Amino acid sequence: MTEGDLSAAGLKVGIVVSRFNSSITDRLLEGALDALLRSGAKEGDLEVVRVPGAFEIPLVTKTLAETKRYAAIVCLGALIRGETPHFEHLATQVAKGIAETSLEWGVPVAFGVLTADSVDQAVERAGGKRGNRGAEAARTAVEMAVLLKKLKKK
Ligand code: INI
Repeated sequence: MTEGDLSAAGLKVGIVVSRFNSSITDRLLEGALDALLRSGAKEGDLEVVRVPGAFEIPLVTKTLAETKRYAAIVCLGALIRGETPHFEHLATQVAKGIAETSLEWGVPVAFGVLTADSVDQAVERAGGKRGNRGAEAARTAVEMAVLLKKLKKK
């Protein structure tokens, strides 16, 4: 049996975070950074890149993946249904772009983009009563980075 673990020591991690709905995405970022540092990552190994909105996340994720510098990339954003008539379209494109980048470049990319019906629902998932999706995405990124390293060494 092979599986990853949550030791981020020595891992370089890229974090792409959108500014749209920044009161939410700032909390996702806080959660992600906290989880990474608690897992042993060094601050200098974490590269935070801010983009205007969730739609811009895939391109920047791909640009980071292409450098081959990062063991994993964490994507953070907040799409809120009530605020955009093209919510479904945006959510689909962002998820698709992120997944494609991960497969194309063989880099674990964690999806920490909230898709919520309301601001309240997003707040609950950004450090509220339903946890912090940014922290969860960061832990997934670490586990997957460690897992891929192990699989490649076999
Ligand atoms: N971007 C988000 O990250 N969340 C949203 O809820 C949102 N809404 O509501 O429209 C949003 N729109 C901006 C979009 O991501 C792009 O930045 C914009 O279309 C320019 O490409």
